[in-house]
Amino acid sequence: MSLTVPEGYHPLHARSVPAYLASQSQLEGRLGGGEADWRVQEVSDGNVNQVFLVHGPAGSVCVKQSLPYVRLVGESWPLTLERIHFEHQALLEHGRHARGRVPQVLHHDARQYVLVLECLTPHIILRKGMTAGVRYPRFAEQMADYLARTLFFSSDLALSAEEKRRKVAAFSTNTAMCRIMEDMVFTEPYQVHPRNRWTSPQLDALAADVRGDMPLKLAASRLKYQYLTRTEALIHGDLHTGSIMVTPEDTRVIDQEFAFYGPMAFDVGALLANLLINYFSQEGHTTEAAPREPYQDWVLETMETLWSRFQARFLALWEEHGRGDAYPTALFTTEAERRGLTEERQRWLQRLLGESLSFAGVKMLRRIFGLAHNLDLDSIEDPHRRAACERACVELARSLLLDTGRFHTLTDVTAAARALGERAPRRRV
Ligand code: SR1
Ligand code: MG
Repeated sequence: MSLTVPEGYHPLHARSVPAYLASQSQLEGRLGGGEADWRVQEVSDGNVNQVFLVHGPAGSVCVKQSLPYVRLVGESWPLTLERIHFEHQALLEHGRHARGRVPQVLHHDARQYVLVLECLTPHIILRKGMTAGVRYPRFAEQMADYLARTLFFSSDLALSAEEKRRKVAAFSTNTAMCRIMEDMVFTEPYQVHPRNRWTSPQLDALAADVRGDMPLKLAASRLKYQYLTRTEALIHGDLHTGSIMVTPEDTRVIDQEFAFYGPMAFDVGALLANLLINYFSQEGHTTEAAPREPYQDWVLETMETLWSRFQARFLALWEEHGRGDAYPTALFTTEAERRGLTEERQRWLQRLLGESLSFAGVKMLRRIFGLAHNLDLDSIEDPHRRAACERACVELARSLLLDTGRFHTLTDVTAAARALGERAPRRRV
């Protein structure tokens, strides 16, 4: 793939953003004043796109633009521009299902591959807050609701077959972004690949073990098959803690450029994986003066609440709005049939939990052995300390992938995490 771009497309720079916004008259009122009064702050924090915050006397906006390459790597890794359109479509659809949980879209420019979004303030990236040990009391309940609503309402449980197939088709060409996940999540960590990196030399032997672990590679490939084939719901597609912005009162989901119709468990698993990574990373941030054990307890409690609220919310939505083509209501009319359907729903959620935990396993491994790592672990300066946290993470990830029958409830997972955390060598500073 080359870097050729459509005629008329211009990448924005901090200098050119005010003039661009001034040409969009509907945005002027939001910022107040004129072009000369607007302060531009580049905040490109994710791996893929460029992002600017623009502050005017009356308010702020967020400007996001696709570049013809992966921002983290540069022009040597070309990437199609269309991702911003999928992000736009997903923001609209998820915004309809989970009102208030995604930023409001103010403007979409199909020619410049730009989205102008509500500027979330005073929100910060959840991963940054969690790395600093900040608690978010409403996060679990709000994310449970977001996940239940976005996944349920875009699935065959809520939609007619015709509508669902139309929607699947509309997202089916987000192929460049799916390719990134196919390679980086399910393939590269299990092979020698120039993009891979890990804490070296501490984890050299472990990385080689992973590459030589046949059952692990089969488990990852089974999940890749699900990712490739299962068009279950409109998923966010990259639901880690860097794709969530928070305040103690509010939770918003951002960065929908990887959205497509895929397995629900990919989203649920991504979130659980990133919470587990944060849990294990806390051992690397703890000090005598500010021990992180109480925070670790909060992370695990948050995971348990997230799953139990998600399950309850999803079941309630199914009961109330289950008018899609799957499980036709006409088949379940007697009391015994309705009871049977209720039991089937419980089994369905149990299956989703099992699959989510498996996806969590691959999501944890990729953040330790692949290209894109997490601040939670990467900000631990001492490589020995970091490697100890990463080892514990890898051990749980392996169990989630290979010993799935051991985990019937989320509490089984948090207990395993706690046991591993307690076994890891403690170093205080
Ligand atoms: C090229 S780096 C891409 C990675 O960062 C994103 O957050 C996704 O997780 C993706 O795999
Ligand atoms: Mg992102």
